[in-house]
Amino acid sequence: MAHSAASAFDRIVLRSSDGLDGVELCRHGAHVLGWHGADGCDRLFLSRRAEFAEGKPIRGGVPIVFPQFGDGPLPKHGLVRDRAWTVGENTADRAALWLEDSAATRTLWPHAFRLDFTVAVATDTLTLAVQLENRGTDACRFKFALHSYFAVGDIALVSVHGLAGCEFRDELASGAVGHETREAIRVTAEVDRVYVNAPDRLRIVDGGHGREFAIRKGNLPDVVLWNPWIDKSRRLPDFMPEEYRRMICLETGAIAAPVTLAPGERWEAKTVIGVQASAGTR
Ligand code: TA6
Repeated sequence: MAHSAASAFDRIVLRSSDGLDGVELCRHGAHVLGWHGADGCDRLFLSRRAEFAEGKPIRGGVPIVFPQFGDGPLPKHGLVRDRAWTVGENTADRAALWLEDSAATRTLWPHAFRLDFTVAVATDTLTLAVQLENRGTDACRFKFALHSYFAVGDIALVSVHGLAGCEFRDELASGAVGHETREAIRVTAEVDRVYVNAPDRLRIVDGGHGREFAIRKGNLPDVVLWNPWIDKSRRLPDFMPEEYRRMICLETGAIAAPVTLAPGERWEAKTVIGVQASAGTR
């Protein structure tokens, strides 16, 4: 069933086969906006000040970052999170969207490409998969991330597990290299770290909602842990000052080292997010 979402901001709704899980997305940025289960409790964070405007990224959900991560010669976090994608063939529980290069993108990034993104929902599981094809005659180098914003009951009751032993680059200290020693990472200040070659299985304990997220990544070596905390939250125009307490970004990507793709080559990656009730250790 193809969706005729006229406006790039029209909501496309997916339902798991048992009808319990719902996902909302839109063509703008192929942006997953929301995901909830039978209890209606959001699993992804979307700012109440999120802007839905052409040329602007949406604050929350799962922004797609490509071909640049962070600041650089291109717009921050790249070219695709603020453009209208095309909806391909879909079913009730799966949406396929794609974006190709254009004259506008080529002026910024001189490569011909096609990016395919699929979203699939099952009971308590969200699967995000991406495929990039280099349609040019030259190799291209890119970085990529799924910039996932998780909704949490209270950041004070959150812990992140699976990064112990990882090297990280602290973006708040000009990329200074550190080594994570904590099995349970708690957020008590602004954090913006790129964990390099992180394990493919990670966990977020959301004590405020009595649940935990299991994140499983494929062909995405790195993980970003980000929370803007108090001061940065106040500087973000599309973010409420107190919203730092109700979100945490755990992003999966190829960030520390760019990926090189030869002409005609394809690159694939995915992230699967599960959620379950948990009185887990914080
Ligand atoms: O993923 C972390 C990060 O790079 C932070 O530095 C912060 O800027 C965040 O992304 C959000 O970036 P955005 O451009 O969406 O405001």
